Amino acid sequence: METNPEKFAEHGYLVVQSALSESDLAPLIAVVSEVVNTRATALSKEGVISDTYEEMSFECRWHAVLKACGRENEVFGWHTLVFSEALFNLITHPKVLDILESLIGSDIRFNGDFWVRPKLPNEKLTTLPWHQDSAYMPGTENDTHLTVWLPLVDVKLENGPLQFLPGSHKSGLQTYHRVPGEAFAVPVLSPTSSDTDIDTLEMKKGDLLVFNNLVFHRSLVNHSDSIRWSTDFRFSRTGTSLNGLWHEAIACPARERESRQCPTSWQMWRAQWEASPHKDRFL
Ligand SMILES: O=C(O)CCC(=O)C(=O)O
Repeated sequence: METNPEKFAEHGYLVVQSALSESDLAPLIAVVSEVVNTRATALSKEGVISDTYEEMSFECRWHAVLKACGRENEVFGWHTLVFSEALFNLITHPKVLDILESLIGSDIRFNGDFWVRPKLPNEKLTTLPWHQDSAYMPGTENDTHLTVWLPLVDVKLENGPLQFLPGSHKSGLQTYHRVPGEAFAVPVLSPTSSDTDIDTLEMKKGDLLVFNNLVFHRSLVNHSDSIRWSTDFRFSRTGTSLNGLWHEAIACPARERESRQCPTSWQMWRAQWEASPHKDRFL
């Protein structure tokens, strides 16, 4: 897979088109669909909903369930719910690791942070303001930490794309503060003075976005009537301090010099998870 390390260094992010195939993404989508099915079935058995919306598409079903039971404020990313071999296989997929290797070399650690995000229709609480990831990962600003972000459905202007400020990582971590009405800390100074600075990323399912921990980005409102599902996970070079981040206990080597294989197996990672305090900490 051809990448463009120069463009990545210049912009702080890179989209690799058609990096993954339908069949690479299908196992994780099956896990998400199964979670939806299990939760819908349980709600139906409890008498909370009268229909499990089984016939609905991947994009629409979970929203229909949430609407039916009045829980449209359940806006959180999914973590424990999607912990699975399928997720592990995607995080450590050779195509993903090849792209990362072209950007940061072959000693790559998955740093334990992963999410599947149901970005709900017309829900501001599933947006994120302009931010740099290091603003929410204390002590990481002096190292490179990469987020891999994968849409599980096509992302267009209307269903809540990500926006980036190319090159904004070069000024380092800015100062943040809490503002009433914002769920997340926001930069004290606006990172952009003009809309022309902004790059809006429409992406196809199968495209891969990778960005660093200092580039400014935000996530817009989903104005469509279906969920904009995505997954993201984070990496750093082996040996980089994770500074006690909450997911440190489930970090693991993903690629080592001269090895094309992931040195951690699903069984090893599952054992690490079982021994960690993560279970039940998040949805
Ligand atoms: O998935 C999204 O909508 C936002 C993701 C994001 O901003 C991040 O992972 O830092």
